[in-house]
Amino acid sequence: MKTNCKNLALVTKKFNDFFLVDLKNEESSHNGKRFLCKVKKSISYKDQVIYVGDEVFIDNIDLKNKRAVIKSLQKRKNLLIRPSVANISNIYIIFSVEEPKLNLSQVNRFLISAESMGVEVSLVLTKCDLIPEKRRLFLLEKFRKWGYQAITLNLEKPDYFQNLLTELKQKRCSIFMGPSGVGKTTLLNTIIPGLKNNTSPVSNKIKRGKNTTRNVELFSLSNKSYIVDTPGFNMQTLKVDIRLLSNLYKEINKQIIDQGISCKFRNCLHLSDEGCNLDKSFERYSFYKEMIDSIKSYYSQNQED
Ligand SMILES: Nc1nc2c(ncn2[C@@H]2O[C@H](COP(=O)(O)OP(=O)(O)OP(=O)(O)O)[C@@H](O)[C@H]2O)c(=O)[nH]1
Ligand SMILES: [Mg+2]
Ligand SMILES: [Zn+2]
Repeated sequence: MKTNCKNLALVTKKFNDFFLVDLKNEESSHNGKRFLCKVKKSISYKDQVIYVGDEVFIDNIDLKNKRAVIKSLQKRKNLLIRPSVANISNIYIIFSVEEPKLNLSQVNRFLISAESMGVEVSLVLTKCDLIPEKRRLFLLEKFRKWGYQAITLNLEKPDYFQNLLTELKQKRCSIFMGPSGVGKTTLLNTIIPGLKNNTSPVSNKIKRGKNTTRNVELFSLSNKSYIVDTPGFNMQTLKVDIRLLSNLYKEINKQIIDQGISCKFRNCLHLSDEGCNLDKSFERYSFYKEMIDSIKSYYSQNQED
C-alpha cells in the first residue's frame, strides 16, 4: 500500500471504532495537531488491531473538522496486554503507602508482571505525607532489598516531583500502573502543566479507590516523551512460564548472575529441588513460592476445562 510517510501519527486514545491521534510530522506546521480517526476499511481488524501507543500513517486529513483516516500501522516494538498499550519504554508501578494500604503481595505481583515485559521497571510510593519519616525510610530499605530504588512522593512537597519529572522527560513512553486510588492521575496532573484529569478521594470506610480513570490515555510531556495513565486494577494470577519466573526476581538474578551460584539442574525451580543452591533467605522468597503455586493451579484448572 502506498502511504504518505509525512503523515506519521501517534494513537493517544481509543474508543469503540474511533482513535485520537497526534500528528508527529516534524517538518509540518500541523505537528502535534490532534485528529479523530477511523481506520481505512481495507485494514482488516483481525490481524491489525490498533492500540494506544501505536504509530500509524494517516491520510484524508480534514483540518477544519479535525478528522482523518488511519491508512496503515507501523511495526510495534512491544505490546502490553493488560492494559493494552503498544511501544512502551518504561513501566512505573505506583502504590500508595496508605489509603489504600500498601499490600506487599500486590506490589510484588505488579513488579513481576512488569518485569516480564522486558522493559525498565520503576516503583513509586505515593502519599508519604500519611506516614512518619521512619516508616518511609523503612519502606525504602525494604524495596532496596527487593532490588528497587523506590521513588517516594508526597503532595505536600511539590518539589519532590521535580526529580521524577526530569527522569520521565528522558524516557520515550512511560506507563503508570497500579491499583485504583493510589494517585496515578494526581501524579500526572502534578507534572503536566494545565492538565486537570478527574481524580477522586478514596472511599471513606475501606479506603479503596473509586475507579475514576476509565480509559487508557497517552499524554505528552514533550514531543519526544509521553506518559500513559491507566485505570487502576488489582493484579490476579500471572500467566508467566514458571521456568522463567525466577529470572524476573532481582534477588535471584543477583545470586545467579553476579555471585555465580548454580543449581544441579538448569531448570531448577528453587523449591525443594535436588541440588538447589539458592540462598532462600530473602523476603520475597515466600511470594515467589506463592506465585509458582498460583500459576501451577491456574494452568491445571484451565487444562481440565
Ligand atoms: N494525602 C495524599 N493524598 C493523595 C496524594 N496523591 C494523591 N492523593 C489523593 O488520592 C486520591 C486518589 O487519587 P487519583 O489520582 O484519583 O488515583 P488513581 O490512582 O488515578 O485512581 P484510579 O483512576 O481509580 O485508578 C485523590 O483524592 C488524591 O487527592 C498524596 O501524596 N497524599
Ligand atoms: Mg486515575
Ligand atoms: Zn535452585
